[in-house]
Formats: sequence, C-alpha cells, structure tokens
Amino acid sequence: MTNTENDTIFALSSGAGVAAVAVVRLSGPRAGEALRALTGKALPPARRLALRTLRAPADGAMIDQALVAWLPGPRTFTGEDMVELHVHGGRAVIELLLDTLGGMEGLRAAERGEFTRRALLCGRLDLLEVEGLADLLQAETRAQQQLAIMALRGAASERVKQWRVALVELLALFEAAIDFIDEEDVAEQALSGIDSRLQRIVSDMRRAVEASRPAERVREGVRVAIAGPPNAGKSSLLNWLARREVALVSDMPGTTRDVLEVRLDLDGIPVTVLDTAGLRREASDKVEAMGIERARRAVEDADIVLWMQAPDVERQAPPPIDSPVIRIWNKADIDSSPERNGWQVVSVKQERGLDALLDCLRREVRARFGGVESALFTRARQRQAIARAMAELEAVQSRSDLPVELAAEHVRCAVRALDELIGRVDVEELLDHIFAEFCIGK
Ligand SMILES: Nc1nc2c(ncn2[C@@H]2O[C@H](COP(=O)(O)OP(=O)(O)OP(=O)(O)O)[C@@H](O)[C@H]2O)c(=O)[nH]1
Ligand SMILES: [Mg+2]
Repeated sequence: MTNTENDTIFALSSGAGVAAVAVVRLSGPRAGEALRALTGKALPPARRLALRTLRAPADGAMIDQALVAWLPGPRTFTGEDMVELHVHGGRAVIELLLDTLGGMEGLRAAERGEFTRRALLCGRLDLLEVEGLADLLQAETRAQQQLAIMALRGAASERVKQWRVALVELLALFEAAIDFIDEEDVAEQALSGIDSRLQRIVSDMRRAVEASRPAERVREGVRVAIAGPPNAGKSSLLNWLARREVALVSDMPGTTRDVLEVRLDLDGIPVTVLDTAGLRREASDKVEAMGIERARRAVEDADIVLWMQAPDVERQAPPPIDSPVIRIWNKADIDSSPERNGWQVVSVKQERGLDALLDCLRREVRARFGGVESALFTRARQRQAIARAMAELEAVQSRSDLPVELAAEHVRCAVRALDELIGRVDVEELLDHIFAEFCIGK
C-alpha cells in the first residue's frame, strides 16, 4: 500500500442496486481537480451542496445532474481533500461516472475500507473507533447499534486513554523514586500510594473485561441451540420461530443432519437459533453420526440450550453444560398427562404454549445479555490486550520486593499493550484483517 497512499481514490459509497440517489466519494490530492474537470466550473463553496451538471471531460458527454460537495482537508473523514457526488442511482449513471473517474489521471478505484484506512493513518480515527465503525455498518439490531455507536464516538478509546494517563503518572513516580534512591524518605514518599493506584486501575480493567464477554456475544449474536432426541419436534420449533419452512420436518427419526441457523431479534438483542440433529447413541448411518457430532458441539458452544422432549421419543438427560437450559415438553396434544413441573409444555403442531416459551427465552436472554450496551469492549482482540496490560500490573502487585526498575518496566509494557489496543503501535498486521470486514466505499 505504501507507494499508492497518495493516489486519489474513488468509490460508490452508497449501496449496490437501483436507488433514488447514489453517492460517489473521492479522497486525495486530486479530488478538487477532478470535481472541476467534471463540472467545467470553479469549485463550489466548501461544505455546501451545489447543483452541477457532470460531463465526461474527454468527450463532453453528459453524465448526470448532481448535487456535489467539495470538502477540503484536513477536517474530513479521511483527513484529505474529499468530494461527494450525489447522482441519480441508476446503474448506467453510476457506471458511466465510475468509468469517467477511472479514466482520469491519478485517480483509481478504492479498495475495501480504504477511506477508513486513511482516516486511521492520519489519526482521524483510532483502532477502537474503526472497529466501532465496522460494527455499526454491520449492526442488525438495536443493542448492536448502541454498542457500535459508543465505540465509534470514542467511549472505549477515552477509557483506554484514562488508563494510559494513570499508568504514565505511575511511571513518573517510579522515575522519581529511582532518581532519589539514595534519599530514602523522598523515594519512599514517591512510592507510597502506588499500590492503591495500581489496585484502582487493575480493578477497573477487570470490570471492563468482564462486561466485554456478554457484549461480545451481542456483537456476534447470542447462540441458542435446540437439542434433544430425534423426532422431538426441534425442526418444527425452528420453523415456527423463523415463520417459514427453514428445516425439513418428518416423522422419520434422524431427519436433521446439518446444523441450521435462523437469526432472530429479541428486544434488540440478536439471537442465532440453531436446529441440531437429534441426539442418540446409535446413528443410522455415517452422515447422521457426523450430524450428531456437530449437534454436540453446537450445544457445548451455546449460550442457552432449548432441550426438547416429547412423549413419543426416548427420554434423555440434557448433556452436562454450564449454559442455562430451558426444558421443553412438546406434543402436548398427544400426551395423556401434559402437566410437567419445570418444563415449558407446548404443542408446536397446534401452536400451543409457544408464546410463553418465547417469553421464557426472551427473559433468559435479557437476564444474561440485557444492559450490555454500556460495555466498552466487544472483541476478543480488545480483551486480550487489556488482559496483557493487567498481567503486567499484577506482576507488580504480587511482589512487594520487586526492584523499582523492574516494576517500572512492567508498567511500561502495560502502556504498550494499551497502545496496541488503540492502534498506536503494531497495527499493520491487524489492518488487513480489520479492513476485510469493510465494504468498498467505506
Ligand atoms: N403430534 C404432534 N406432532 C408433532 C409436534 N411437533 C412436531 N411433531 C411431529 O413430530 C415429527 C418430528 O418432527 P421434527 O420437527 O422433524 O423433529 P426433530 O426433533 O427435528 O427430529 P430430528 O431432526 O429427526 O431429530 C414430525 O412428524 C412432526 O410433524 C406436535 O406438537 N405434536
Ligand atoms: Mg430435525
């Protein structure tokens, strides 16, 4: 990417397909020149929309009438000069415009996430904010959107910066103690109070890490597995939840083999419901055995398990797992004694008890994952960086006889871990991974 950083890039930034309006963005040193060439006029006033006719400079062919904006850097998204062209969102218009831009000297089509990459490189956004932006573009539910917008607006970055400032202050105290090592009371005074400061920072970090686990599940989707013996009605329940025929249903035990997924939005929290192969010891063939293996794994990874039984199928105990289990007794319509304590009694066939079951699931989801919107961190990468910083600080806490120089070195390593977290250092190898999540034009 190094020798192409100064290129002026362009891309369709609005969605694909026919629309009333399409937005094409340009960023880089030649953005203004390109706008002049397209309009045949001087640049409009900065940061104001202006109506202009766009023509291909080569042959004067009319492209469209457009609203254009000239956004001179550095107060732009990328920090560079930018131009926005709001054209009519028809395919031919967009194609002609993009072709025309591609034919201009010094302009090229942007790569995935390249606008945001530039924003990061020039310091308009830090890494946590970039991750927030990626999440915001992908957010499907309210809770996801809330988590993402907080990150994009810098709430997580702000917390990390506070920790960093507190650690740099600690370092200054250590330095003072080192400088005055011969004057015992000065050194002592510098070091007093360090323990309680460390304690405060570490417990704040620990709280943030703990809150990040449920938040990460919300970012990715809470996993709810429907499991139980063959023929209990698991796929029938999935179809009811999805309100369409996602899964094959039959009276043949062992119908479902693969794990099927359906996404639901429960009170703003994204839930992935997994339908799994019925669990039994003797599979009828190799494919069913593979399905059962997948089912077991899905149950182990699930945040909540819906364990389903029915009067006409083999009784089994749910597998021993840490996640909460909601027990469902299905086919109440053919059961002679449908009263069951501790079970959600339903008949999927007759659509009985299903709303109560859904309420029960909703309560469980809310109990575990409600209120995560205030969490600041939502990714394993972020948690690992904080954990590294904590480990360095705990190394200082655990040894009161640690020489001051060594203690200071641990704190310096903790600062470095925080710098990685916000992308001040060592970002290069992360970038490709992160920008792969972006679409072109962002
Ligand atoms: N009577 C009655 N039959 C039901 C009910 N729910 C499902 N069934 C029937 O039970 C049979 C099995 O249903 P499925 O949904 O395929 O069961 P499953 O648990 O997915 O089965 P496997 O995929 O084989 O593990 C089908 O014939 C369904 O029509 C119910 O509430 N009452
Ligand atoms: Mg099934």
